[in-house]
Amino acid sequence: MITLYDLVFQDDRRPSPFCWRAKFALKHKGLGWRDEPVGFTEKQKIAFAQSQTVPVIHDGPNVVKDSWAIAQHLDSAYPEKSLFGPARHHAHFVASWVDAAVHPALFPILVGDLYDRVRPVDQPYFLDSRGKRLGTTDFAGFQAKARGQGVAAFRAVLEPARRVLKEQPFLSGEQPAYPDYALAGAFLWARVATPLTLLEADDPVHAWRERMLDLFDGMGRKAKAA
Ligand SMILES: N[C@@H](CCC(=O)N[C@@H](CS)C(=O)NCC(=O)O)C(=O)O
Repeated sequence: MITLYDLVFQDDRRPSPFCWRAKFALKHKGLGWRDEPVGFTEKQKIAFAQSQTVPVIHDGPNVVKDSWAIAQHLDSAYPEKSLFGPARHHAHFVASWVDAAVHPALFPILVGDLYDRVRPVDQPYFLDSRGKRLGTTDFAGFQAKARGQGVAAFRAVLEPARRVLKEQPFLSGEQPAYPDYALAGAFLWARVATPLTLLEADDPVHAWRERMLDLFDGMGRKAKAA
């Protein structure tokens, strides 16, 4: 049985966009897993993997850290129903675009709400680590200011996905695959962290997000939201 180490917030919320990628990938492969929640200050749980971040999976003799490495491991260890189709490099590109453009556009507009949902025991860690990243620990103030332009900027960043989703139901075509899971992870992160409305109802990305929430018996929709 595979064990997935997944970031945990208050009330068992699971916000990590990278862990969501791993969960979608496991579901895509039809694999079950044992869930191991990890708080920010429980790094000892993932020390065996020499990792400071989640997701980490333990799959028989294999210990794999990093969501992209996990996707590649699952696709080679369980070759049926490819995660990438013929285009592993396309999937890597989309996941990298989400890391480099979508997450940075989201973080400033949800950091205050994210902090409110961090487990109290992990709050000092979050204050210190994210405070250094942002140059302030006034996350609520930072978020309020960022939201002035930030929602429109976030929607603009999604334009490449929007153009594709105007023409087809998923980034990967008629069926979802890893590029969809990579972007869905960002939306699950937001959904678990903040009640903020991110998308307009007539945005093709909105309709795609609904489809992603419905996948795998509503795995994303059923997860505890903000
Ligand atoms: N490149 C890594 C990034 C993973 C990552 O940053 N995970 C965050 C949670 S979303 C984490 O574990 N952070 C721990 C920390 O900030 O101490 C991946 O794709 O798995």
